[in-house]
Amino acid sequence: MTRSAVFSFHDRLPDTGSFFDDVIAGLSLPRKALPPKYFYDERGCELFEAICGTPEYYPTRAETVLMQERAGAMARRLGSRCALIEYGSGSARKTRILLDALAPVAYVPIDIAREQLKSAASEIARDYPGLEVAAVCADYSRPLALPEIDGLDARRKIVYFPGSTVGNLTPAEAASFLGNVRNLVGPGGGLLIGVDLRKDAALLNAAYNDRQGVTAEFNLNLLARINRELGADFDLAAFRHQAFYNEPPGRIEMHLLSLRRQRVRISGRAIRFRAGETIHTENSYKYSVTGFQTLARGAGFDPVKWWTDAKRLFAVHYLEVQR
Ligand code: AVJ
Repeated sequence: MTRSAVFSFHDRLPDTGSFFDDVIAGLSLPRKALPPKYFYDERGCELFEAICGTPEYYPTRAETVLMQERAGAMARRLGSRCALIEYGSGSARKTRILLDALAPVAYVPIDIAREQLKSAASEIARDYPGLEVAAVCADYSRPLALPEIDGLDARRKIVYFPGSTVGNLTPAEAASFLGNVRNLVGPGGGLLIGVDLRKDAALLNAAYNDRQGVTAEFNLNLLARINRELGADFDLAAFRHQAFYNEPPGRIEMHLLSLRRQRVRISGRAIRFRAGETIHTENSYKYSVTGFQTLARGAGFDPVKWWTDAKRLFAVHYLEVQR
């Protein structure tokens, strides 16, 4: 007898109206900015996967090797029969390494990219018989309610947040986000989180300026998406990808630089650009081990253990809710 996959899908994504509102609000700021969560339409997910394969973008490879080497030790810390909740599950390739070692009771992947979530989560349900998989399509930058599934009842809740996506938030935003995670997992809960380490600026600058131009295309796809979904008329040739390491705050900044003075229309609205003006599209903060531990303590977590790769490029931290 074959056991059928236990799989449910919960759609909690707001409609395209909030995309429009966020775009207009961001482009009306004195320093124009757009939220990086909007990178991930279907083309954006494809391009992000391609970035992970470029020779320059080291984080995904470093974290994957780290998981391959240390998943056993991580699983012992997390304990068996927990419920695993993942933020920004994406292709969930690193998750499979953890699932193999951990064998949790339930797996709740949460992601903003609907189609990628559907396929990655249903394939996990198929490949891990007996694992209850409840996928939630949602914007986890706001507090969210978990789906009501058996596997979450009375289980120790662990949030897995790989990929250094926490780096998209400012330290202040990250502290409040970690506070939400602490409330979600509750007393006895834990957080396993991947965080890119501070390092030489040359290596960081190369990682966000790959020679094939995949990162540039990923950045520009945000404007293409606004054209497609909001009926705008951005001329992609009139903007250029810009990424640089801003050393004092310890962050990569990505921008889209307007190459000329221009006016863009977004369903009836006009947005003006000066030549040389930029749209700030992403921050990617890098943390030392102690820098991240201090941030986590301030948000109600105790650092328990951390792991790094041989080249010390990337760190995975395990934290528990303070008692
Ligand atoms: C997926 C947010 C972790 O910040 O490195 C990769 C996104 N942007 N190249 C990162 C990204 C440009 C990535 N995160």
